[in-house]
Amino acid sequence: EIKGLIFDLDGVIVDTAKYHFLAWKKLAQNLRIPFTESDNERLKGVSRLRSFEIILEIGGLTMSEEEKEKCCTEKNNLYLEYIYQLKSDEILPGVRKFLSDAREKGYKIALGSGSRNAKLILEKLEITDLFDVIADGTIISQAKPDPEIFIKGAKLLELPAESCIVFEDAAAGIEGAHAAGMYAVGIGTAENLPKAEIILPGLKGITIKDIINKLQI
Ligand code: B16
Ligand code: MG
Repeated sequence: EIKGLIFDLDGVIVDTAKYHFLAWKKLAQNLRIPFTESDNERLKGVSRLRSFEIILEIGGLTMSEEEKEKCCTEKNNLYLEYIYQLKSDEILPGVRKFLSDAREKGYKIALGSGSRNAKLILEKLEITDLFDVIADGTIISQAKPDPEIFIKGAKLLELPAESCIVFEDAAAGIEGAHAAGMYAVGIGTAENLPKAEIILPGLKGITIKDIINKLQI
């Protein structure tokens, strides 16, 4: 029986990918690395450091670990300038309703985001109180596709993996959910997320009941 729902943040609850892109683009420009929106697709669900390593690969550059760390901090400062401006109406369509409906029905809700800025983003969207627990980038040592974030989320919810459904927009996240032994609902397209049990373009007009029915569990 499903009792817990674990939500990715970027791409499921809010479109922060565009802000990540703007911040990475500024950093890449400083390093004279060409960086496009289609390159940015490769960074979805990927950790900050790994994202930067992909950008360095695109530019054919190498750096010491220390320099990489410095650039990642610089990128995060650029990113935070956008996040400080984030408005509560930037929450993706249907998300607030989906979450409050699921809570009313007794489901436990966790965040399962690789972002170290997750708590700030939830505050900005004014939805912190819709979550029972928060598993974010500050409590993990392995980024998705590693299942660590989802395993920790379920642990915080005090639920076994098989009682949880993960909502994810990144292939790495779907992979992580499955490795954790959980169901995965993909937010996106079948093309991008072929392994998800269910694929939805978004949560607008959807209820948890629809999802449970579709999963036939
Ligand atoms: P930060 P998610 C991920 O969040 C993003 O999809 C990814 O693009 C980002 O690099 C990663 O968080 C780390 O975020 O730099 O804010 O710590 O999709 O797991 O919610
Ligand atoms: Mg995501």
